[in-house]
Amino acid sequence: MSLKSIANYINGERLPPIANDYLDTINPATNEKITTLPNSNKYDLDLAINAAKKAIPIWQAMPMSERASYLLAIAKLIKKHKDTLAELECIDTGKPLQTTQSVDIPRAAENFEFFAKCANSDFSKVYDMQDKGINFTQQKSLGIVACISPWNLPLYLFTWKIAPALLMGNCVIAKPSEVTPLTADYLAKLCIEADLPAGVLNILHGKGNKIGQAIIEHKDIKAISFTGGTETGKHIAQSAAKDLKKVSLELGGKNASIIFADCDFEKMLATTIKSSFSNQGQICLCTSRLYIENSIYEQFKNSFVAAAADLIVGDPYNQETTQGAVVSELHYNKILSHIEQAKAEGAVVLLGGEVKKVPGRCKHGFFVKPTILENLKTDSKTNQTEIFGPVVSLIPFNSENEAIVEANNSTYGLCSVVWTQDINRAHRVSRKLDTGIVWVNQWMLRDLRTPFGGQKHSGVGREGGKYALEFFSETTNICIGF
Ligand code: TXE
Repeated sequence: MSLKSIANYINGERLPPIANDYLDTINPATNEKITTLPNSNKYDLDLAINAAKKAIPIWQAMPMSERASYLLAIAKLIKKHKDTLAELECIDTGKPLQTTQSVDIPRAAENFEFFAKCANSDFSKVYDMQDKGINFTQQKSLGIVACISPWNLPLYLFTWKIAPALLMGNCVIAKPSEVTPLTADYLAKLCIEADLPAGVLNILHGKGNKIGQAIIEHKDIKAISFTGGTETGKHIAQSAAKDLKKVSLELGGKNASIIFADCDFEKMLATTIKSSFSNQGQICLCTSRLYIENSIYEQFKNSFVAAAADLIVGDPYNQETTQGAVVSELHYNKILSHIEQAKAEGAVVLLGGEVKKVPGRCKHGFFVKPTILENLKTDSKTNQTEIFGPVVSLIPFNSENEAIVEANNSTYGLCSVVWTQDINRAHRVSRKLDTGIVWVNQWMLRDLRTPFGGQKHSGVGREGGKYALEFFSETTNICIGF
């Protein structure tokens, strides 16, 4: 696929960067350049802010149902162009085409559809003071908001933020990751086709420390919704504090799965393979610390290693491939250095622990074999650091209490998974886990209405359903005295 350069999307038009400065985007499965993207600066941001300011009165005055109809139009176009979008996401991320076809792109359309339906929500609350008066609440848009997203699920996470922000009447400055800009650029084309009013959504491409930094510092931006690394999240929180901007931060994870001997072994095994290695382990929800009850440790270890060895690492275009490339050379080197560190800490490598050479067109690509480690304590560096790759660590435990203490021994607190057939234990354990999400006998079962986000260094705030709608709006209480 040969592609023209990516453009910014400002005031309803696709525009080149003012400084004519460009970056390359690389296909990590082949290590070949795909195209170039704007390395935008604060002057591009000024154009976008001015466009958003002009658009605010029109967009805010529009009935919510009408704004929702634009979301539905965009969802329809994503579905119509799903094959192109799936291919763009595949070449930009290195993940298997069958994953972008079945997960990334359908979910991007679903995000717009889901939030369009939220237009029917019961937003206003009433607090009746009987003979004295009545209170009712009103949700108003914030004005201009920023949506900054990462590279692991590019269009999926980009639209997860943009859709609720637009529904609530905000104008948006959105920045996709510079590592994976292709589908955000295509979304701009679809917004033009959907006749989205100019300036309502503006997409700026470029580096985090340049255009990203300019966005988070801009005085006219009232809220920042961010998904990405914990260090970047902390930096954004500090910067936003100066102007008391609202922040929603969805950051890293080092998620534990607790596997009790009484679990449904076959279901647990198949799901744990997915929770460990889906998207090459590059999902904030992936489980990378597996705690296994001692009595089934050997059985689990042998079955898990055998099942992971059956995963097919290869060309993302092949339909049988389950594991594609990791997202970039930089990230590939980071994962490999974590594996070396694990070995230095005394890890026993049960599977993988090295690169995978994929012949043919992918011979220069960045592939890492699914890697299973044991013999590392919970407080080892490997088990405390987010690797964000196909690397998991097995740790045996003897008692329920020990498993809870070990699982909670992390600076992160995004999600955890509990495997048991004992309903009392399921309740007991899940209430004691310090994570924003607990799955029992499941992983990644998502209802978009539920609160999504983490505790501790995994973030601040919740996305999803009414939580996102509240984040992207201001509440006014109107009290009428009699
Ligand atoms: O993320 P960054 P990176 C984790 C994972 C990964 C690490 C770093 O461990 O190895 O984070 O990944 C923009 N002001 N996750 O470096 O830098 C940036 O351009 C404003 C977990 O790719 O946090 C991009 O659009 N924006 C994660 C976005 O922030 C800035 C998913 C994320 O980039 C900025 C991805 C700044 N100063 C990585 N600096 C998850 N939670 O799912 C960067 N950005």
